[in-house]
Amino acid sequence: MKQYLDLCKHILEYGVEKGDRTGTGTKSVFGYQMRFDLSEGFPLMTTKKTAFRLIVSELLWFLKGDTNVKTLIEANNHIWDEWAFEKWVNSDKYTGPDMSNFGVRASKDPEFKVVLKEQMKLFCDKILSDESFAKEFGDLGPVYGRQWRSWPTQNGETIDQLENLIEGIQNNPDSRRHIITAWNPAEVDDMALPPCHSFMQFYVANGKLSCQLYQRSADVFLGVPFNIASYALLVHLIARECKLEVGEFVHTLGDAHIYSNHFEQVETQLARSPRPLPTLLLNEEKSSIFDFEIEDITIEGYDPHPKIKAPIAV
Ligand code: UFP
Repeated sequence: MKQYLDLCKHILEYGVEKGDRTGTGTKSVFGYQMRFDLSEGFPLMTTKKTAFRLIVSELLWFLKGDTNVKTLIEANNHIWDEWAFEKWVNSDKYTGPDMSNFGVRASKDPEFKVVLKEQMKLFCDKILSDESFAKEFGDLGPVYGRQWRSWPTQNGETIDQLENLIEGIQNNPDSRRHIITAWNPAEVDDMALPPCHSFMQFYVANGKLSCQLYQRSADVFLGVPFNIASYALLVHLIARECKLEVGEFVHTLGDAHIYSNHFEQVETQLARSPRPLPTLLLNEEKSSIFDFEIEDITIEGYDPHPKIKAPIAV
């Protein structure tokens, strides 16, 4: 995907060095836009192997309105573990070895990394085996699933933004109000991570469905490849339900950054040539976005360059 490689080059060339919450340090630009024509293939990174199954299970988790990592861990998806783990190790009930600032420490200290891995494993096992522990420490707070499917109103009711969106696209396609927002100022402080992909708008023209996303904060090496594929999949699922073709995914980034411990990995990726994009296959028998399960969504013709490992900043 040339658009993505251009973004990486742009940040390396024009980015400013900027400190950040995690203490890792980044090169960052503010405001950047990429466009993906979804009829040209499914935008899953070809210059490094990207785990499509994780993207599918996470998106279905959002769509079901779920906010507990238990469901993800059951699907062997560990992308949100660190955020729940952080809440656990900072709680009064945690009595294990000191885990303060675990993200940065693990990237610098191999011995600590082993201890962290052990604690993470214990945490995940307990989430799976102990229901009340999972309820208390598996929940990430009112993150995406909650805001998309049951945004709380002042009078104690909830708004299903996804259902409203689909109804709007079907009944009034020309509307300029096809919006879902995950940024709920009243609840941001209770979330394990304030929404990064915060605000989306859909658009229908010439029988095609497009989507633009505003992403306030973008970890370009680890996060963005997932975000692109996840929103591309979302457009496909909504288009299927609304009997539309897929149009474009427009990805607008706020603080677009490359962490300083990802520079080498980005260079490795930049030295590779993009390959043909794969094709998304959706189970023909399913039409409603609410009925899709993991096994209904597959990818064909995916022949990426090998995976590139990198530490995540928490
Ligand atoms: N991040 C992404 N995409 C996501 C997600 C997180 O790039 O979907 F959930 C990254 C962006 C940033 C960090 O590096 O996670 C969040 O930190 P902050 O809240 O300080 O912006």
